[in-house]
Amino acid sequence: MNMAGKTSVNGESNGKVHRKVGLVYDETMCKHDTPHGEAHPERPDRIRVIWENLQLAGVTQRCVVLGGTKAEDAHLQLVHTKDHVNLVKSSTNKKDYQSDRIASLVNSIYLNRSTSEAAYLAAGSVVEVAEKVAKGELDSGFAIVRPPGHHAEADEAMGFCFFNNVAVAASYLLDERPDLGVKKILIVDWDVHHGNGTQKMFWEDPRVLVFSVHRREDGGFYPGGDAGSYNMVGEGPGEGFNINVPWEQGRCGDADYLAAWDHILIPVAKEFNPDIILLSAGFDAAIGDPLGGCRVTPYGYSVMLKKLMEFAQGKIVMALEGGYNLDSIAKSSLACVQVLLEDNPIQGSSEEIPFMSTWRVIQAVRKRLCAYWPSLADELSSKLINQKTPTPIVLTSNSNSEAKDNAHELLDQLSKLNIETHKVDTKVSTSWRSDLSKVDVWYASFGSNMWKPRFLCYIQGGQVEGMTKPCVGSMDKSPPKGITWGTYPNRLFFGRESTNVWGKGGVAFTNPLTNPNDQTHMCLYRITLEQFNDVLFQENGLNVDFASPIFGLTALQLVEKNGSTPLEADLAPWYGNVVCLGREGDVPILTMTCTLSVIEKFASGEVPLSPPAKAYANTLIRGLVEGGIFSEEEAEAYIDDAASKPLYINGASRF
Ligand code: Q9C
Ligand code: ZN
Repeated sequence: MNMAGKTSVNGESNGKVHRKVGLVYDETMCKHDTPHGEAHPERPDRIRVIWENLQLAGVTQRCVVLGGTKAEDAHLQLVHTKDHVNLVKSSTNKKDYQSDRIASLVNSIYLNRSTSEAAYLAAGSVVEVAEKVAKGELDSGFAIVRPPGHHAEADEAMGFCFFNNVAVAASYLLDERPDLGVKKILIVDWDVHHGNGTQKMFWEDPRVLVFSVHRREDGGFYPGGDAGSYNMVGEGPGEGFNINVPWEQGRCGDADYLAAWDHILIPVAKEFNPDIILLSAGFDAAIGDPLGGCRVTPYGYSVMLKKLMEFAQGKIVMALEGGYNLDSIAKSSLACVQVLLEDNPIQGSSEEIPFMSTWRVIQAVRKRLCAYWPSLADELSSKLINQKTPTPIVLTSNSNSEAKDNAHELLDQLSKLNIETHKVDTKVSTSWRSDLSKVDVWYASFGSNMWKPRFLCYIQGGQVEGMTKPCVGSMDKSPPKGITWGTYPNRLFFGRESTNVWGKGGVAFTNPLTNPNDQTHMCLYRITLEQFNDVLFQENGLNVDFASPIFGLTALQLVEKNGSTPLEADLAPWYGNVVCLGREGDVPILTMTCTLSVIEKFASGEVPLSPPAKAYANTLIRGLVEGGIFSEEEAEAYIDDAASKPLYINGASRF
């Protein structure tokens, strides 16, 4: 169903002239989903809640609403290889999207039969809005699209992205529409992750200035590696036209982002003087985002956007990228659309000041880039860097009294949001780690964590043989206080087809239901409940700097009482069930596996059982052998047996 099929042009309402803002929303893009309905943060509701919240706030009637448009292959091929376009296209074929051929090519990606259609719509819709803005039919626009795009590379889908929507639109304007007169494009990427795909696509292109601010943590944060470093400035004719602002840590908020704006992006934008701005608008740096860990408020986004409106006569095309807290993305999107709609002054203040590390990063970026952008050459004053109180943010533009009224309304709304989110944040973020660091648990591992060096990656960070990438480790890096082994009457099995960390092959699960005929050998590590949470975060592919624990004291009480407790499914789609296997003295023994409903899907074949790949199996074998449980042959036989037996649902008692 296409809820937004009609175009309505409302340049005016209540006698006030508004800027003409385009919005694309097409329900068809909600059909891209996990193949078996597994929970995933990049989920259909993301764009639904944004759209519904815009409707609720009454802003959609004041915009030009467009339905989605599918991209043309020729336009996709401006930045993607023909093979890649064909691969995404062919994924509509059911056999194909489940096939190893595609699965082996992917990196943080899932596909179903509607993926291709959604990906074509996402890219095509950004192209459409960009074209209309470039033509002057619209002043600005927001393409509320998914799947996102900025991680997608010429020949690779990754990070939930298939086609690089923004890059396709930029190339379309430059290469296919010289008639529109767009010669210089500024791409601003404020998604919390580095826009690796976009960077590569315009690496040598001086017509496109790519600016990405992202959490990097020395390469430990997705997509990782060196690509997001501030040393990556572009090459050849494109040298100096790629700017990365890589945060050293999570938790960055309005003050940090605005400092990057004021001291890097805005001065450079003045010099570059773009004809149009394409905004890779992920909202996963928003406060409350489960993946990002940062804390930008809707107000912060609105100020960042407002500052960009001073360029290119306000010709801004926003395209949704990431953003996984439904509430945060809905509020942030609304704040942005309100900025696009009304060219009004906004006033406000942030109660925070930038981190020291923020100034360090900003200074490093300025130094690296000042040869290309003279406005970055001056030293920042030490007064600024050592400030102890926030600088009030005051934005001015040509205002009249009516505009001021609107501004007050907007400000009112935004500051309410701001206060609300701040309160939530201080309530949850301050003490959970210290509280949970005082409680010990035994973490019982039955998979690769049985090999101690591999488990220690979750505590101390790093990677061992066979892993495709490093873990960040726990915030508390102290080693386990004890190690022991136990055998439990649960069925070990291997399922799912591939993982981020091990690549192809199934990984270990254990049935939370017990059966006296089953045996799972487990290595137990005595760690704090804080560290246990960090293991859970990492097992589920999340950051460790959540504002709240995924398994707190209440959950611990519950699991001791009931035997198991499911975690929030959106956050923990894989190991989303904590099971209490008993106690050792007064310390509970906990393991993590899938939920019973996923067990049913494994048993029915809806979610596949798959044997482990060699590297993964070897890690388990090493654990069992070095732990003195089995000889190498016995360990191999134990794993082969678990990998080859069918999984039945037993009626035995649940813990
Ligand atoms: N342990 C966007 O926000 N995370 N993509 C993988 C693996 C992938 C985010 C974590 C995050 C991709 C568009
Ligand atoms: Zn992101």
